[in-house]
Amino acid sequence: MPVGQAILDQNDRLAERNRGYFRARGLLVLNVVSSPGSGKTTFLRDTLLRLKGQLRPGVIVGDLATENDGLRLRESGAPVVQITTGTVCHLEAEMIGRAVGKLPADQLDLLIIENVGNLVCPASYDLGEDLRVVLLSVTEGEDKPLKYPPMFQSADAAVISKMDLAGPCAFDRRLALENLGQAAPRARIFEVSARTGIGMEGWIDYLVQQQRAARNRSLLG
Ligand SMILES: Nc1nc2c(ncn2[C@@H]2O[C@H](COP(=O)(O)OP(=O)(O)OP(=O)(O)O)[C@@H](O)[C@H]2O)c(=O)[nH]1
Ligand SMILES: [Mg+2]
Repeated sequence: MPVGQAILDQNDRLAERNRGYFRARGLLVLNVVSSPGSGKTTFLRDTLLRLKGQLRPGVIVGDLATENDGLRLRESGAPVVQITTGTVCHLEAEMIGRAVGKLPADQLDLLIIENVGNLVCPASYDLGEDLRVVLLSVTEGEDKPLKYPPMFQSADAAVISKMDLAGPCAFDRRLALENLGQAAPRARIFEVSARTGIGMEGWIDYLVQQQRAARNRSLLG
């Protein structure tokens, strides 16, 4: 077996182990992916602030270097574990298994994983998540879903971010939605701005509903 395939198989086994751990606790787990700078941390920080009093979230965030995003997310009051991968361009199931041990998992009902900013490698690594959430910012071009198919094909939700910049960027909304419909056929689409708050309510309602479903699945065993 090629070395690359063996690594992915091993990752899949560890992802299943993570999934069992998460399911047993009724945790809803998100794997949030996008190209660098699409607005993941800004969107997630706002999400955490809006979830106060509704859900109990914890966060794992991955970057090659710096604790910057971990510090920004911690401002919400949620427990956050920062992983620095060095040269690795994605998070792996084994890294998540170790990081989750540093969170008070039994006191959480939502785990948000912010993956390393990269529209290619994270697509191949299952982390044991329930939902894969891909961001596409209005500043990066409407054709990205067509150019990076694996990341979009596997998405359960697609978030068009930085909508406040749609006008100045001459963002072609119709084309972006058409491309997302083609590349991410399963994905529920949200159009948001973490800067102005547009679209955030619908996203929060979706998370609360999904968490309820995860909890019910766990109670049914
Ligand atoms: N105008 C506007 N700017 C935004 C919005 N969201 C994020 N930004 C800006 O976009 C830049 C990148 O945002 P981040 O949240 O760091 O993006 P990221 O995807 O987490 O970046 P990496 O973790 O490095 O991949 C920052 O300068 C943010 O202030 C938004 O909704 N509107
Ligand atoms: Mg970030």
